[in-house]
Amino acid sequence: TAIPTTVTITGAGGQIGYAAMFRIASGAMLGADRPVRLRLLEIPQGMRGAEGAALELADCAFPLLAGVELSDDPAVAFDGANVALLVGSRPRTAGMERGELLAANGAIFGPQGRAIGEHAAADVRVAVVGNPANTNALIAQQHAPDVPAERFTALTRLDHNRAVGLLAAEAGARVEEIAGVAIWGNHSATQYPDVSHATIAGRAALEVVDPAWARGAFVERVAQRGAEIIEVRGGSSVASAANAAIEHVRDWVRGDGAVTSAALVSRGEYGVPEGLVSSFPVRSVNGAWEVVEGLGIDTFSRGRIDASVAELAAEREAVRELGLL
Ligand code: NAX
Repeated sequence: TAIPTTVTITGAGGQIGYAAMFRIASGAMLGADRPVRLRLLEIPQGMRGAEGAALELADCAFPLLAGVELSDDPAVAFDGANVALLVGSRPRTAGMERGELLAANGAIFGPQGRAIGEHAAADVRVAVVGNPANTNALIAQQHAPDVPAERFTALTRLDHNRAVGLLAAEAGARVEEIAGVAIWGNHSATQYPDVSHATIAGRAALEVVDPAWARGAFVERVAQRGAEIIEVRGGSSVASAANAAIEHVRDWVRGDGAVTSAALVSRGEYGVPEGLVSSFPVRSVNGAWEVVEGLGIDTFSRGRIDASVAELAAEREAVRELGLL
């Protein structure tokens, strides 16, 4: 039998962790041929929730699930991790200053990054879900200097999937007919969902839908979709976020070369300053994300990309000033 893949989930006692772990244990992330060992990291207040989820995992008797371990110590939870989903964070709450938000997350993602650098497997792949996801990924990456920078990513797959779903609905097309959608920049309201290079059943998307919609209401709807879900559902996105995290890792590990979106450490592609964790159009080739290069960027797109990247640069500057990098 195959050696189990160790998957560490932080914030495992919370909602997204709960929605993700059963699907991961059933093989939806790594495939039906890959046994999984789950390591659940929580803070003491979240431990009962994680323990309860672990009991339910046992009750599923998943054939692929080789074990479940709980810890509140990052050194233990990341030991031998091949995949790390960093879900637990301190998201912004009403009235919170940016400095407070970044400081609270620096205290989480600095030590977790260091523990990943010291204890994870040599092939570790990290996906940050907890907000502010891009900058949390940057902080973690900077604390793991011996891990190749390209192994630290932040999730923009939920934004990507939202964009694909809304574009398909507008065009009256099937989701599988949509290709080439891209999310640029920060996983925040400044993000730029870009359909300039997208196709719908092989036709240019901008010939199928109204370009004014694609560059107006569509961009705003995708960027505000999280708020829309909160408004309608009375709570933040959970199952769709877990699904996006699973698809991000699935495509990264088993990638088929299809274009999707992920936030990666910039190497200066498309003028994004080096080192920022920015979303790009990407494809996974041989288990590594590659930025899709050579796309034409028109004036509208340039302005939107630059605005979101400027926000990332400002977050990095703030984190530097707080001594968190
Ligand atoms: P919950 O509050 O349900 O769960 C978070 C869990 O993390 C809690 O159980 C908490 O005890 C734990 N936690 C906090 N600090 C920790 C630490 N240092 N180590 C380990 N665990 C820790 O939130 P949930 O709905 O699961 O959302 C989790 C995060 O995902 C939030 O930051 C949220 O903003 C973010 N999201 C990110 C999305 C994305 O696309 N990137 C979309 C959905 C979601 O908003």
